[in-house]
Amino acid sequence: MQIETITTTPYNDQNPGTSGLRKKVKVFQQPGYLENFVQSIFDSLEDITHKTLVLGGDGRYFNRVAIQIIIKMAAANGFGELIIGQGGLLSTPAASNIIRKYQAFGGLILSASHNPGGPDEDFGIKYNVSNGGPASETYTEAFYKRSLSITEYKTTNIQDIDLDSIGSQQIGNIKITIIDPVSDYAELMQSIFDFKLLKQSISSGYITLLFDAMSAITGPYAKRILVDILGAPSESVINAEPLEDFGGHHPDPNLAHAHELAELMFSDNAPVFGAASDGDGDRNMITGSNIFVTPSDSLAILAANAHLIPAYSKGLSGVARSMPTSQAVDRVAAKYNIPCYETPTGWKFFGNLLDAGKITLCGEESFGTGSDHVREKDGLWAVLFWLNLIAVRRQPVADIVHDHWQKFGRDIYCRHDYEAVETPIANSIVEDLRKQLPTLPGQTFGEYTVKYADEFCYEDSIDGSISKNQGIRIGFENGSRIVFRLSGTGTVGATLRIYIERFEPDADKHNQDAQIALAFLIDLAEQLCEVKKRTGRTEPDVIT
Ligand code: VG1
Ligand code: CO
Repeated sequence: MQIETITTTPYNDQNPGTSGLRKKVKVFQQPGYLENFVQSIFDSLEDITHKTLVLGGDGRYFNRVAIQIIIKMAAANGFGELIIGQGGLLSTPAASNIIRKYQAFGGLILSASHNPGGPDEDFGIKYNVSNGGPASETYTEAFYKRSLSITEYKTTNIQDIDLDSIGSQQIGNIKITIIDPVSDYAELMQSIFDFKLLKQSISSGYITLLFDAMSAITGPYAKRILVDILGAPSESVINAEPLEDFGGHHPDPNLAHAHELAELMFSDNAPVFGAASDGDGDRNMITGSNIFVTPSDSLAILAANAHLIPAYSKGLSGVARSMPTSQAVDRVAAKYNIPCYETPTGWKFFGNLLDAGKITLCGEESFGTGSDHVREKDGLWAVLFWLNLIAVRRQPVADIVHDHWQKFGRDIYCRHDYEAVETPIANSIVEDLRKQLPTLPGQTFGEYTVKYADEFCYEDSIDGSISKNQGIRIGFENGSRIVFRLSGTGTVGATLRIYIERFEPDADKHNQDAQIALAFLIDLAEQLCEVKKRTGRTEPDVIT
């Protein structure tokens, strides 16, 4: 094995966002682009000599090419072992589990998550540390800084590795192991949930289900767990083959993109339970016959019922939610007298709290829920959690949700996304909102009096790090909120997200459409930010 040092010139746009570096495939295909970023990561880490690196991705276009490039670079940079998912595949939660289980030094996960794939679409890369979770901002800032001054990267002249044959081989100083991407994960799930009960509930026909893998990574995981192990009919998993372009769709689990599932779930033939996951398998959408469960409600319901699940039967040490996620889970924490933390958007902020044992469950409004079993959000875990709940409570999804609202009240919630807004317009919207903040407290709009208006700044209670500018929040005396923030995962222009919530304690008013129930606040949000006026748009691109 001969190590080659290649001269390169820096790119100035390799600043990781909410979840790794995401760009168009064409950007990643520029000479040295991927190599520069990977070398910048390797250069920024502590000593990597003889260490183990986990490698896998969601199977999107460019995955296999990127993996071969990274194998050669990892070998040249002195890693001792690479653990790679067969076919170059690993879901994000499975990669997190592999890093933890095999005590790897870290992992590179290749994915742009719910963004579309294909030659003209998106690719992404993210580094996870030894706890299995996304690298903190301290690391990602170091990667970016290094990428601005990089002058060379290291690679080797070894042949491409056969990614499809399971087994180990030694090449020079590096051992390369190809593993089954699913089996460790399936084992982990069996250690958390009551698989015996789930099997009975499925075979007896009490639970019927449909899982939409959206032609992305969760297909093989769902087939193995739901069909092979739990005995669900094979038609229960649709779009199960991971495709490089996700069949031309957005692998984004919401009612707009998982429309095949959505149509069935709101028809007379709906199964008891329906769910979907995203490109890299960390998100989940939960539905039941004729009901969609918002991710914020799902988090609260999981927290309120966790004691019914074997792994959480002793209760939760605490819970956390990202700042724009609704306050539904806060009510559960208050009732159970456990701590509830509010973190910035992005899973990396939960890592320290999970490692310190301060929280057991956490989640985000963006279809992400997870626990201390890994350090990523986990789509299929959430699906199994819900199935386990339905099996124990012997109640349909709608009843579980309505019972929850009855007990805790309903946090009516929605998010409006304006995608691919011209960056200067998006920046001016945020600037102008910022300017209004000091004048808002005390002002009254209809029934809503502003209690506070600020920009969310987070201080990590474990390592003391501070993250500023994490979203603009306007909170009202009655607990309602409007939150504005710019996305950190898009690849075209800027995406403005507007998050709106209002608490409804009255059970007679729980069955309202969120858009109608929140109409006043939705209008007020427009009055404050003028996104429609400034972009000439009439509606958001996506409503969740
Ligand atoms: C979005 C979500 C955020 C999530 C992130 C990564 O980020 O809002 O909650 O953690 O995606 O999820 P942003 O910055 O675009 O709002 V995934 O499944 O794309 O890795
Ligand atoms: Co994802």
